[in-house]
Amino acid sequence: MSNLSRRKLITGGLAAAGAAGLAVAAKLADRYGLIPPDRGGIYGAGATLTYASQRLLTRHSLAREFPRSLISKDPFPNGDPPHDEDFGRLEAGGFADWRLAVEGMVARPTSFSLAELKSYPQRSQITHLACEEGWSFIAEWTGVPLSHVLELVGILPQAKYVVYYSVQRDWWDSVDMADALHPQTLITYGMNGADLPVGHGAPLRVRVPRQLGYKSIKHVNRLLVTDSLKKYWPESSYSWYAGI
Ligand SMILES: Nc1nc2c(c(=O)[nH]1)N[C@H]1C(S)=C(S)[C@@H](COP(=O)(O)O)O[C@H]1N2
Ligand SMILES: [Mo]
Repeated sequence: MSNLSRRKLITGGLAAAGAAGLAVAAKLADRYGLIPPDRGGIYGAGATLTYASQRLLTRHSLAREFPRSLISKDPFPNGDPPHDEDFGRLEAGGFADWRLAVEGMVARPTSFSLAELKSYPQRSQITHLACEEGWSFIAEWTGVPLSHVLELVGILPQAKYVVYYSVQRDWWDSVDMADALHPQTLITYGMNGADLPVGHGAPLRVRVPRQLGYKSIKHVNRLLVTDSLKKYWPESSYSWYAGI
């Protein structure tokens, strides 16, 4: 079956299932690998339908990119930067000693310096960051595609998710491989033509422009590649999948 007719069949099937009953949708979604992760068992029916239909319809789509003239004048840095001594010392040293550790289901666990990350292929994009609270801004983000870093460390075939951690303990999150390998998902170190300001996540921030702002974690120093999120489920009440 061609991809197109298969997709039509699944999309049609999901739409019909809306009327015929959620059990049918769950079966279809399961069969085609469209069940979002969970602590165990099946996710809420609503979340499953959202995830499954977005994954089918927007699998290859790009977040909108804007012209430079639409960059927001005074973007709002949400929340406080880290206050601890370690962070202060790293900041005073221009983050020259900042490391990004990449571990888990990878062939070559690696710890990257900021300079190393900056030496890799760079991508800049002007995208919208939307907070779940209703405010948003447009900025230019510069960094290395997460896919490039994952290629360097060699993700194992069974890997399904990337968990990313801030030095701020409460702030960590994860994405599936569709978003991790997406060309617009970046490990950013620049914003609006300058170094990323501390308020917006210096020195490294994961930018996931196809999801809400809370998935774009600031001050990131660790990535973990895994095949299950059971042990890595955020305690926040935000929904895991926040596609926009
Ligand atoms: N480490 C860390 N990452 C974070 C946050 C935070 O407080 N700390 N806030 C999140 C939320 S809720 C949003 S909307 C965006 C806000 O991005 P901004 O601070 O650049 O405006 O960052 C996200 N990433
Ligand atoms: Mo947010």
